[in-house]
Amino acid sequence: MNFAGGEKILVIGLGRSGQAVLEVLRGRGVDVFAIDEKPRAEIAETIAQIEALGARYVAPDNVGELEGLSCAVLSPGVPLNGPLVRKIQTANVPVYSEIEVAYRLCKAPIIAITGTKGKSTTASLTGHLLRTAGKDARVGGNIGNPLIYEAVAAPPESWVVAEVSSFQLETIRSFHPRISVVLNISADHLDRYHSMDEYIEAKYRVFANQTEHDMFIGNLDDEILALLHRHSGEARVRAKQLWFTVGDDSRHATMYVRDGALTYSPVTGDPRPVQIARVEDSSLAGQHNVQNVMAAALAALAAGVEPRDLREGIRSFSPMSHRMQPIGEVDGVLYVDDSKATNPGAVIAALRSYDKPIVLIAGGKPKKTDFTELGRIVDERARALVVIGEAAGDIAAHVYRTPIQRAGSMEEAVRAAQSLAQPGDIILLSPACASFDMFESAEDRGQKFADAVLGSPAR
Ligand code: UMA
Ligand code: ADP
Repeated sequence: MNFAGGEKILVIGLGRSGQAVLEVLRGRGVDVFAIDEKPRAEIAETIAQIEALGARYVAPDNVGELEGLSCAVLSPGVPLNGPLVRKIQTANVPVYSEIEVAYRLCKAPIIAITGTKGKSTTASLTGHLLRTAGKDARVGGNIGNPLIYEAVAAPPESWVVAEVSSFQLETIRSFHPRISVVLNISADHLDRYHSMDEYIEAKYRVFANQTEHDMFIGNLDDEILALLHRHSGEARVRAKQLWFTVGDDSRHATMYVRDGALTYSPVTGDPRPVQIARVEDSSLAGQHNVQNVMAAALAALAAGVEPRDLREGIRSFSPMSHRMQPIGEVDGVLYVDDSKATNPGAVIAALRSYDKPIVLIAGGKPKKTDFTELGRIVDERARALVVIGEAAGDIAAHVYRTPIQRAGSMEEAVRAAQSLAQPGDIILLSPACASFDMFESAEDRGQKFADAVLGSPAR
């Protein structure tokens, strides 16, 4: 399949991913059909746009009538085991994800970054490190900018940094990154996967097609990945393995922290350790961000950046919006927007990153994750907790000692947090849940938090 004229392809889902695939395939002369399960009236504008590009909308009930499809391209939010996809697969039509198509059309090597948390930060930082060192790099994927746009635009000598989610990895076939990164694995998306094992296996598809000519980068500090390192590493990962740790362990890791410096022991050539940067050179707070920086630095080294060229990029990278982003200080209280912390593991990492008392705002749309560990860390580190959204009761039920208030809106949550905080505290929005019960997106949730804080009269 060449994704070219004469082929007939069905795009499933008309969000950002589906629309990008459709646009690129139409540009290549493919006969494109598109389907979306939203009521037709709700997506009338999108349908008009895709028809203007020469694609044809098909109502979900009529999908069985399509004949001669070469393949279907699935949006990541559409579950693979749902009735729509099953109907298409029953007709023997192969179903690929956007990243599979992007890979097949891409002339540049790919660095694929996955993990439960830290993907966007690490992908952006990797792109930044490559560019600071004078290389051409493009970043796309789950981060929001569909990968296929970057894949088709990238010349062979550039690098494409792909943030890939487990959803996107479910339907790859030949997707084969030159460098793969797995940052960490903690409970998330258990409303989509039947078990942690199924979720882990989706993540591990990122290195499934790699060979001994490729590189794999993994986090030795992560419990699940450490098992991969210890027990089945050799058998499962064919690529050359580069591990990192926040500990001082040059025996098992290629990058580690020694005397406060990110230290690299080259795997080939001169094995003497090289100091890449000081930990405090990075403005990203918390141990988890030290891991993100090490992963990005190893990816850049694997892509040919010289060790001496990394420090400047590490220094000049600032936290991304909605990721532990300080948004202002009012009456001695620092407000931090961590709206992108959408699972318990991310909130735990954020809570561990500060040594000041924290009033935490958490809750939202749950994803069948367990809040036991989060509750324990809240009791250990938070001054108070304000819960919002559908998961409010479940989170509160796992917290035993910390004062708790419930709020019905972000405005109310911020006011409640203000009544509980003292000067010198941090009010941290770090929800541990998806946003869709009360907000349009995690970005919208973070914006509403900032509005409630910065719009508030000084107390
Ligand atoms: N739809 C159906 N049937 C369904 C589900 C959805 O028809 O069962 C339709 C919807 O009506 C809608 C479209 O599919 O019109 C939406 O598709 P989508 O949910 O795949 O969303 P996109 O807008 O295409 O965005 C996707 C990613 N979304 C998801 O994985 C859920 C975006 O990641 C990504 O940035 C974007 O492609 C570009 O690559 C977001 C995300 O939440 C940020 N990712 C998850 C996460 O980070 O935890 C994995
Ligand atoms: P992702 O793209 O995987 O969702 P982001 O880089 O957008 O990750 O970070 C989202 C949130 O996850 C951050 O605000 C922080 O709370 C948390 N986080 C970031 N990196 C890590 C990490 N390595 N381990 C655990 N949590 C992390």
